[in-house]
Amino acid sequence: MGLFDRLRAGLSKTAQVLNTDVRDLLKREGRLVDETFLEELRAALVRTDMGPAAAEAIVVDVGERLRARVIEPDVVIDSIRSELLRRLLERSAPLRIADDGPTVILVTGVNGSGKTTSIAKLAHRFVSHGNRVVLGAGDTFRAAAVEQLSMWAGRIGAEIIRGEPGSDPASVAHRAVARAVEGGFEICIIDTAGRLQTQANLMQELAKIRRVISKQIPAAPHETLLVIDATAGQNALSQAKGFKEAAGCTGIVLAKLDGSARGGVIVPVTEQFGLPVKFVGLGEAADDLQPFIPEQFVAALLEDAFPA
Ligand SMILES: Nc1nc2c(ncn2[C@@H]2O[C@H](COP(=O)(O)OP(=O)(O)OP(=O)(O)O)[C@@H](O)[C@H]2O)c(=O)[nH]1
Ligand SMILES: [Mg+2]
Repeated sequence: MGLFDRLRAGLSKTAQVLNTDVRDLLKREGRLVDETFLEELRAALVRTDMGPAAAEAIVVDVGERLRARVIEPDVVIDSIRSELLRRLLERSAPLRIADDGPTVILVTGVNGSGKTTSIAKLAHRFVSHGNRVVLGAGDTFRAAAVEQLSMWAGRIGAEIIRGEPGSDPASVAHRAVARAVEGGFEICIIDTAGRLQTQANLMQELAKIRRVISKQIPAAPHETLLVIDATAGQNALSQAKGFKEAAGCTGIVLAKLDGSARGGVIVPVTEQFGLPVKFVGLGEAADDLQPFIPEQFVAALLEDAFPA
C-alpha cells in the first residue's frame, strides 16, 4: 500500500461514519434543510471522532448556506472539508529547530504508545537528511528498552547514550545533551519510560528532565513530543491534557495510524489543547514516519467517505 492509502486506512472509522450516516442523510433527494436535518447531521458528525466543536461548526455553516433549500451534498461535503482543514491548519507548525547548536527533542507518552519506534524513525529521517543524531536512552526503567533503542541506533547510524538500569533518567538526558553539544551533533532525541498522565510522581520526573535539559541549553527542549497511539480513540484527549499540563508537551506524533481507523480524534486533540500533530506513524519500519500534512489528512478522510 502506498502512503496515501495507508493514511486512508487509518482514518477508515471516521470515514465510515461519514460514508454511511452522513451519506444517507445527503441522499434524500429533494429534502429541505431544516432543523430536523441539521440535528441529524450533527448527531452523525458527533459519532465520528472529530469532536462536538467541529460538528457544531459544520452544522452552523450548512445551516447558513442551505436553510430552507434542498440538500446539496457538495455544499455539505465542502463544509466538512473546510471546517476540518481550518481547524488543523490553525494549529499546524513544523518541528522547531534550534537556531544554532543541537536541537533537543524529548519524547513522552503512555506505555506502549510507540515512543521508542517513533524516535528511531525520526532519527532515521534526520540521518538521511545528513544530520548527525545522538539518542538518549532515558527509559532506564526496563533494561529491554535500552537494548531496543541501541539496536535501532546501530541500524540507522545514530550514536546512543545509555544509563544503568534503574538510574536517573534526568542524568541520561543530561549526558545525551552534553554529548550533542561537545560533539557538534545537530539533533539529540531523548526517550522516556511510558507513564500514565495520572501518575503524578512520574509526570514530575518529566518536568525534572526538562529542567535539567534547559539548564544546559536555555531554549531546549525545543520540542517535547507526545506520542499518541491512534487506536486510543477518545482516550487521546485525556493523554493530551495530562501531558501538556504536566510535561509541557508541544506537539504530537500520531503513531500506529496504519492499524487504527480512529485517527479522526486528532481534530479535537489539536483544537482543545493547541497541540499540533508533527508526524504520523504508518508502520513499524524505519521509514514509516511522515510529516503531518493537514491537506493530505483531510483529503484521505473525505476521499474514503465520499468517493467521487
Ligand atoms: N503498525 C505500527 N506499529 C507501530 C507503530 N509505531 C510503533 N509500533 C509498534 O508498537 C509497539 C510498541 O512500540 P514502542 O516504540 O516500543 O512503544 P513505546 O511507547 O516505546 O513503549 P514503552 O517504552 O514500553 O512505553 C512495537 O511493537 C512497535 O513496533 C506504527 O506506526 N505502526
Ligand atoms: Mg519505549
